[in-house]
Amino acid sequence: MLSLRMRASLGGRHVSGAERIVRREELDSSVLELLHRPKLYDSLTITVESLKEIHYIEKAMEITNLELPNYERAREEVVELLSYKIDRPILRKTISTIAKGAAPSGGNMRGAMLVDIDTGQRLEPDRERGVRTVRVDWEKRKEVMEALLREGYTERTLDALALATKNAHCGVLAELCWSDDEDYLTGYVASPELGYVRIYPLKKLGDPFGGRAYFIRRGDLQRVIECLRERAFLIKSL
Ligand code: PML
Repeated sequence: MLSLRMRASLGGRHVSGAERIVRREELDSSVLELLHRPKLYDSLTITVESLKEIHYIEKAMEITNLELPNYERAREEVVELLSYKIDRPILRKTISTIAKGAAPSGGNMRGAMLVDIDTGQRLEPDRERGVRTVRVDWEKRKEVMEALLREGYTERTLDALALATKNAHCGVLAELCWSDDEDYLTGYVASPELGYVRIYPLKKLGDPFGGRAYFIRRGDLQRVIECLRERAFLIKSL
């Protein structure tokens, strides 16, 4: 199996990224698909790596949906949902860090921040870049995508659900995410106990800030980072 990763930038700014895990016979068509994905870029890189070992996950997290009247109420709902395992002040602090741009430079982080579930301290070694979950895909990506689109979900759901499912298998105890895309207001919380809970709206239309926070145990830090970056997972079904 091969891991394919594409990233594109425009004027030095990241504009698009995607990842696939495919069989050799799917390589050509997958490279073309990734090549045509970003509309506008001045630099695009596709990395192909062969994977020695693949881990299979039988089933993705269960999806549920919540709709709240506004983003303030939705963020309070995040606190309530996760308060069964994380202290409320830690959750509120994490929400406000994502909301104002979690990178020290004041922007969004490309990867996730890692938050100590017991103290709320940030643990990621590089606060500008964070930690990215890579090497995860659906065994039958097209089939799963069609099923999700039929139910009114989006390709972002497809990718975010795969990431959240892998994260839980790597020891992430809970996760919070909303997009940095100004028009995409649905975010989610995920945990092994709650599954993948989509929440609308987690931000205001036109708000450029977003990101991911992974809550972990401090003692698991190295093992979790290694798993998120290195272990390859294919998810078998929804
Ligand atoms: C969903 O639609 O299920 C939520 C997806 C969040 C995506 C975050 C992102 O793409 O930045």
